[in-house]
Amino acid sequence: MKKAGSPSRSKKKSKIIKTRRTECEFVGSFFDLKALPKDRLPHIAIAGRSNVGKSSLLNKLVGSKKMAKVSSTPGKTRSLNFFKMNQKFYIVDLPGYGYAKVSKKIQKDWGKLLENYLTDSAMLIGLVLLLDCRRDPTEQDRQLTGWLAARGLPVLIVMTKTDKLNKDKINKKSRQLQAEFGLEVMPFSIVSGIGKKELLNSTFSLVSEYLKSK
Ligand SMILES: Nc1nc2c(ncn2[C@@H]2O[C@H](COP(=O)(O)OP(=O)(O)OP(=O)(O)O)[C@@H](O)[C@H]2O)c(=O)[nH]1
Ligand SMILES: [Mg+2]
Repeated sequence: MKKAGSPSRSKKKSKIIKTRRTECEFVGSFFDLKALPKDRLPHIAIAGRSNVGKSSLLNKLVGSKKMAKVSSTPGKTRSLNFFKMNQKFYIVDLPGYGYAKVSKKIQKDWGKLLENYLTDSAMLIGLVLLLDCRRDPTEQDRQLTGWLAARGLPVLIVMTKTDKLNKDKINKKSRQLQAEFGLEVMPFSIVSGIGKKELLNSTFSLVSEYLKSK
């Protein structure tokens, strides 16, 4: 059993993945908001239903298949996982919601952790909400965007697994989501690589704007 709040991989030698545009270091898995990094670097969170592709997207962004844990078993990410990017900001891989086979008690605990983080964290500057291109958004997806809107923080919708549908269906889904949420929608796929460059650009811009505004 892991001690609440302590980074779970802290004793292992830290792994840093460097590509031309990104340097990424896993910092820790957190179960308690009081234990989050205190260095005042801004956070961009990645959220979405269990199995939507959050950890895979992060791996694609940083050019490593092993940075964040990916599994065919939903419910893999149970904590707030912090990845330091270019020594400038954190990408936070959040626990997925809506996986029916996880007990009600655990779902409630994850939900509370997510809500507390998204509504309270002082260093959060934006959210990337992942939606599977083959599914309809759920009440929980809408609730998350509401929490960010209440704080005046930006949300970018990323439509995942777009390699699974043809172009017409992707365009139709994109228009549908744009109309429903009134937010920018970006197609993404770890298979075709679509969206990687655009998403990196969006996250870097958000961080630059934040740093300029300080
Ligand atoms: N075809 C395809 N499969 C994908 C894509 N992105 C993710 N997957 C697959 O979807 C499954 C779930 O991916 P994860 O990245 O673990 O999803 P997650 O959202 O982090 O899941 P939790 O940690 O359970 O919340 C894995 O089998 C991935 O290989 C994609 O763009 N295309
Ligand atoms: Mg995950």
